[in-house]
Amino acid sequence: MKRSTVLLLAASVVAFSVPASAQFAKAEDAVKYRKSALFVMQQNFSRVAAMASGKAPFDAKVAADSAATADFVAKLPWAAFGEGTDKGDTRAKPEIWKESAKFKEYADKMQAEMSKLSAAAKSGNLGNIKAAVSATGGTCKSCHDDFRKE
Ligand code: ASC
Repeated sequence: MKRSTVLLLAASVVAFSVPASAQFAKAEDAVKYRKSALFVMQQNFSRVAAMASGKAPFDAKVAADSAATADFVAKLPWAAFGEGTDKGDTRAKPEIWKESAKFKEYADKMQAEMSKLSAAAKSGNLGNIKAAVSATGGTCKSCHDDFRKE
């Protein structure tokens, strides 16, 4: 293989392997990335939550699509909580890096509940969606209580 081909392949491996162990050019970019992911997740989750609580009319297709998007995007923020990203325009508490096992446990629990919500929304059963919205919302709240500044 030509040296240029090897370099090109190596570069594409780096370019396409960002999510698993994300490297960001600047701490500021990591903060922006995780906040963007959490915002997109929240917008999709709250659309389903509004239907579950009767604040919005139930539309099974919109609920299923929104929950599936929230479920996927829920995987993204965590790679952007690396060391040195505790400063700047963030409400992340220093405890995230001191109690990282607990933070990971919360993050994992949220993703597990979001997946259940997506499955419930796919099934179209409003009762199951309500229960899953409540369980998922509980995981958002407990993490904010312990790891997010007011
Ligand atoms: C939302 C949102 C949260 C959670 C939380 C649930 O829609 O922005 O942080 O639900 O309020 O308790």
